[in-house]
Amino acid sequence: MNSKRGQWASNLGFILAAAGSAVGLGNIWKFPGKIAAYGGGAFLLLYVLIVALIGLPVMLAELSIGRATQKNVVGAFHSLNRRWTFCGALGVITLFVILSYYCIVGGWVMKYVFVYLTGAHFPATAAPFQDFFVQFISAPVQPLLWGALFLGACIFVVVRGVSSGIEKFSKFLMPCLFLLLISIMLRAVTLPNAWEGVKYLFEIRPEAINGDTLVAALGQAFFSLSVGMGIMVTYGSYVPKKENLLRSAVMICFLDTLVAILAGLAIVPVVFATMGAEGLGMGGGFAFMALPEVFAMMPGGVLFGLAFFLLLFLAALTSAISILESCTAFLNEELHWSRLKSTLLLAVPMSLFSIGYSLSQNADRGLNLPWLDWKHGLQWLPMNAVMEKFTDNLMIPLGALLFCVFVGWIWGTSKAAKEIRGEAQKPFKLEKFWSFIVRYVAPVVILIILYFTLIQGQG
Ligand code: LEU
Repeated sequence: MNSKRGQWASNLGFILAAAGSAVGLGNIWKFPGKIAAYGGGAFLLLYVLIVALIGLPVMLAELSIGRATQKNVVGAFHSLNRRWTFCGALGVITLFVILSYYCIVGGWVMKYVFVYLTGAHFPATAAPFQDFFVQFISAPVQPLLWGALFLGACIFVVVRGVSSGIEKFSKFLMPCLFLLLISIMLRAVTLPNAWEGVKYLFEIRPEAINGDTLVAALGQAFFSLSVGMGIMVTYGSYVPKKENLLRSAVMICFLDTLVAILAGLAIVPVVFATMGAEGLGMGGGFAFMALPEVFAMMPGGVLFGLAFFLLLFLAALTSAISILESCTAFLNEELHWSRLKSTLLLAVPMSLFSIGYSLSQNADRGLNLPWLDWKHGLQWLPMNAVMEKFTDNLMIPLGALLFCVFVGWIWGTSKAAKEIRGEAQKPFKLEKFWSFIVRYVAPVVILIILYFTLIQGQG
């Protein structure tokens, strides 16, 4: 075993770092928009079931590969079965593409923090907020500079290594994130009319449960839990051999879901309180367009706005760090580049994708790329849409499928289960059930999502 390799100094540090990876733009930016678009409580119910029944088992499978091999995602597959090295390589490709756009969106968040901090907050009418956002993201240079700054912050943490960089920062940032989120949520649910929003979040209308909701909930769960791309292999590889992985994975999934629900509670009631049910139509635009408008109408709104974007920034940062770390570990261990050299050399090709993503926010300037699905045939879509579809609809589900097939059928769930148990060595609760899910249920369910997205052209 490589003795110079980093390790988490404590199990709590590992849980917070992995929860930091899971809790990200997916929870606070995407999740409330999805709940709104897919009918409230029904989506929430499906989501929670999927996290528990599919997400958690897949996360355990990934963590076990990492911990067994103590290697980066490519090295891990290579050492367990050379022919499956490609599976690790696919993970790195997915991570590379995600990071290139995650940094741009992270940069948008930093810009908003800056706007609130400098007191240059926005005017109080609806249209200017939307104009502000649209003009900012479609500008040619500014979003790139903010994106570069965001990436710089990630590099700053990652070059410091596992325990003195990522773990130390996560242990400080994650409690801050919880405090901020809870205070925002308490403010939100006590606004007049907020109750309607709370009801919308939890009321289950059975007609809202259908194939579309299922596909959306599954895609959201994988993205949000950071599974299907090798992050959990990498983070699992830094866990000392004695630890039991089951408890940690349950905790990570629990924290991630808790934050998603709290974020829903912090955002949806606010939208209801100020704009009524029509406000829900803004979907993904909530965070950047609807919320500043809402903050401007509330007493103390500037502070509230600052707190919200700071929260989003912390969440995005700890997730982006995990993506960068997973790529860096690969370059560092396989090519023997230093951490600094790895992160900097990664940033060069990545910036081409980031530039393409950012420029294509503006229809006049943007690049188009081909996208193929069975139902619509070949389409030319803006580069940003293709990058998101490529990762969310294709690579992440494919990665999760391959990880399950590998653990379930190639490496074997009995070896993986032994790894999950850690020092304890007695079978963990539901071990057989876990094995059944990884071998049969998860692959079938993932194939269904791939069918809907690639053949039916959904999403
Ligand atoms: N889990 C993260 C999120 O919810 C994303 C992942 C790709 C690091 O934003």
